Amino acid sequence: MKRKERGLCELYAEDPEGADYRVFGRVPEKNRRGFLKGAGLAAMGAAIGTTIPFSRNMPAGLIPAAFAETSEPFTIKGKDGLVVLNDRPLNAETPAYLLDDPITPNNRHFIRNNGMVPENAEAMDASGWTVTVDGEVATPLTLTLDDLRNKFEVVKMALLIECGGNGRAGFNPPAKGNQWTLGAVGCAEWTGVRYRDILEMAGVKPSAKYTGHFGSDVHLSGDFDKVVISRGFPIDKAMMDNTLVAFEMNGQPIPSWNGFPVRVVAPGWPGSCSQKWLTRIWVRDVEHDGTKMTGYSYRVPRYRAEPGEKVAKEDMAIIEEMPVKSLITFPKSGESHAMGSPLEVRGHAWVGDRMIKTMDLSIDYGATWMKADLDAPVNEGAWQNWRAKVEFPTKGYYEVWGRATDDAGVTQPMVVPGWNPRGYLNNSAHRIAVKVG
Ligand SMILES: Nc1nc2c(c(=O)[nH]1)N[C@H]1C(S)=C(S)[C@@H](COP(=O)(O)O)O[C@H]1N2
Ligand SMILES: [Mo]
Repeated sequence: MKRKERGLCELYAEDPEGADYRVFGRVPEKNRRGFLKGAGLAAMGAAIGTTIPFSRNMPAGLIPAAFAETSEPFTIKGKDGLVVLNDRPLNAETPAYLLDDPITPNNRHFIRNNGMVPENAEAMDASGWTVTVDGEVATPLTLTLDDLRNKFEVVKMALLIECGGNGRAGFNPPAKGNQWTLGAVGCAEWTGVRYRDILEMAGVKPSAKYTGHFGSDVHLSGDFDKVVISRGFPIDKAMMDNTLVAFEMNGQPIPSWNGFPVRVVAPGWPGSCSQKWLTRIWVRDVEHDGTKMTGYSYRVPRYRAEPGEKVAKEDMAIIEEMPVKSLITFPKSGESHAMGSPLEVRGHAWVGDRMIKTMDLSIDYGATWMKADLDAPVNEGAWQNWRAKVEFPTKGYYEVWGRATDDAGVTQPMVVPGWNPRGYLNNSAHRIAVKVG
């Protein structure tokens, strides 16, 4: 098995400057490189437990001796229990059993970065931050955070974000990219304004067709002129009630990793539609063609491809709604359960812009299924929580399988669905192991 957690020493040995960034949040700065300062220094000081008087002499990439002796896996500031899949850029998923809360807390929400966190976000400094709205609008806008708070109706909604590549690890032949298993998904409560209200204030023109988003994250090359990612969605998605420009996550400023101070939240669509560190909305009269909108990014073949098949670019279509899916978040896979008492099994289910109709469980490898108790979503765009009391007839090793069915009658497959070149949209049913003794 591939090792996913890495010790501090290993990290520093491989990529010292990157390690500074990952552990202490130091990002490359224009004109000044090689020394720790600002938020990165503050974080390092906090971790050591005191200030560092000669910090100006401390070379970047020097593992502080205070930590050099530990073999603890490095932890991500503000996150708890996440599994790191890649550390440059930082990508980390949440094990299924840590997604048990009905609303995902900030310390458990996954992180998917294509580049590096911008320095002002790292410092949680929103002063001077603006979001520009231009393109196919009557009145281009430049909105400050105060404008967002004061000039629009502020709404609060639980909204699901799932990475388009969640489940990629299941594809064979393997697809390049983060090998997400199950946990590139979360449903936090977001506070912000409706995307639609912003478009209406700007006076969106009839020619408007698509949105294009820009954020201020830094390209891995360190080149500030390179766009890390710039995606968007059709105007109809922008006009939905639950598409937000958000500035709080679970009642707190959005964590730096998750897009401080302002981001798009477009629930039910690939997470890449939810631009973090948002600085600009460009309303387009054509399908947006920004970085990672074209080619093979966030696209799947229009037809069923054979595993490993080379698919022509023109046969690739943009992913819109995410497919029907569910997770078993309790118990943790592999736990033991005492014979005799029923076991409460629970989790969440979701699908694109629609609803889940039923959630079924099997303990006999799919021969028979029982219905779980399924809640309505707390609002459209949230996942639906479910639970069931499961009884086991004898001692032994069981698997609990869970599969959701949406309101169009579409059910999760038990096997890995349609292979595609970049490994998107694996919505196969989740299974856990339970030892009954
Ligand atoms: N600016 C910017 N926005 C971004 C990304 C990014 O790399 N840069 N990653 C996207 C992708 S691919 C996903 S899945 C979600 C992840 O959101 P999270 O990190 O808050 O979980 O953010 C999206 N927004
Ligand atoms: Mo993603």
